[in-house]
Amino acid sequence: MNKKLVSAILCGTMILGAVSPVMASADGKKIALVGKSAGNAFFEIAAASFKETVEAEGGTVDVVYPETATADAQIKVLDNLISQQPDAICIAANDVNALQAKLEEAMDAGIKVSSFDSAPNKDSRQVFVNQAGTVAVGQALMDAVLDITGGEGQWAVLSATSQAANQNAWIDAMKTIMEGDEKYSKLELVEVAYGDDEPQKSTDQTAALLEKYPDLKVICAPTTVGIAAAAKYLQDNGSACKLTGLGLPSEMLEYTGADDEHSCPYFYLWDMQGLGKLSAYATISLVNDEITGAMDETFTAGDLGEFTITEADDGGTEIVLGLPLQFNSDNIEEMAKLY
Ligand code: RAM
Repeated sequence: MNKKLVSAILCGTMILGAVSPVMASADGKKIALVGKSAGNAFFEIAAASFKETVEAEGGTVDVVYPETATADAQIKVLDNLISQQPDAICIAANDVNALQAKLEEAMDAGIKVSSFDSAPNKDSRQVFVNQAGTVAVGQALMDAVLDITGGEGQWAVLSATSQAANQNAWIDAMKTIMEGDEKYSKLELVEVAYGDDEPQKSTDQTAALLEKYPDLKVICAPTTVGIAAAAKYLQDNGSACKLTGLGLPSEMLEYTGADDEHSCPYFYLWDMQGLGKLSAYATISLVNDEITGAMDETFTAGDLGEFTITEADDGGTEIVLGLPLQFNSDNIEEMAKLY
């Protein structure tokens, strides 16, 4: 290209840039964010960051929680939302398959559907924001169980609800990893118990596990509600059974340490503010038709940078935020200030 042409194009671009109005990317858009259940700090933290991100881009967010952590209660929420016709719904699913008809109805009505944290099946969503790859979470947890048991003995899972899409995916990943490598062969998974993401039920289930299995070495709770309840119970009772799983540093501060005084040597989670932010940008990009949720599409998530849509384990698509992060006595105090 000759120099005159280049400077003419540059000049034109600059003039256009100067006169075109500066629009935030979510101007006037209405987005609904649906969590798994009310009263769970995990969703409150993610929702705050989601809301802040969308509002900074000029849109509004309605954060809605179902009455219980069930698919039926989420279907009621979705019915109500569909009648309000928001631009998008971003949901953490309480069941893999049970929301399909409702979410398809939403998409048929022109509402964009994204999901975060807990994915409904591939036909129920356009894209899933996965906080840390499903296998990566399963691997981190399985290796923690191996390490904390000392390589052998009984362990149990304390999960959320029996239908929870994300917990079940992590538990399946753990089982596959455990069965696929000789180094886990001396570990015995005795039970998967369900505390339904309710503190009292999670405490009761912890007590029941200890009673049933006096030699239990480790409980792995891949739920922030379950791990916090189990941490308190084990520590208050001076139990020899240790704990790991997925938790919020702010809720695990007093229980984390590699000594006898603490019930949890270390546990994992991910960047919670990043999860809210990435989910917000993915949803805004769907609303603006910058992405459709197809594999290999890319978009920019503000200061988090550029992300590429990849294939998820269930055959749908996902956007992975990053790797699971470990919290232990070295970093828990700092991280507890953040989430
Ligand atoms: C609970 C919820 C949530 C899960 C975290 C780890 O807060 O079940 O879905 O991602 O734990």
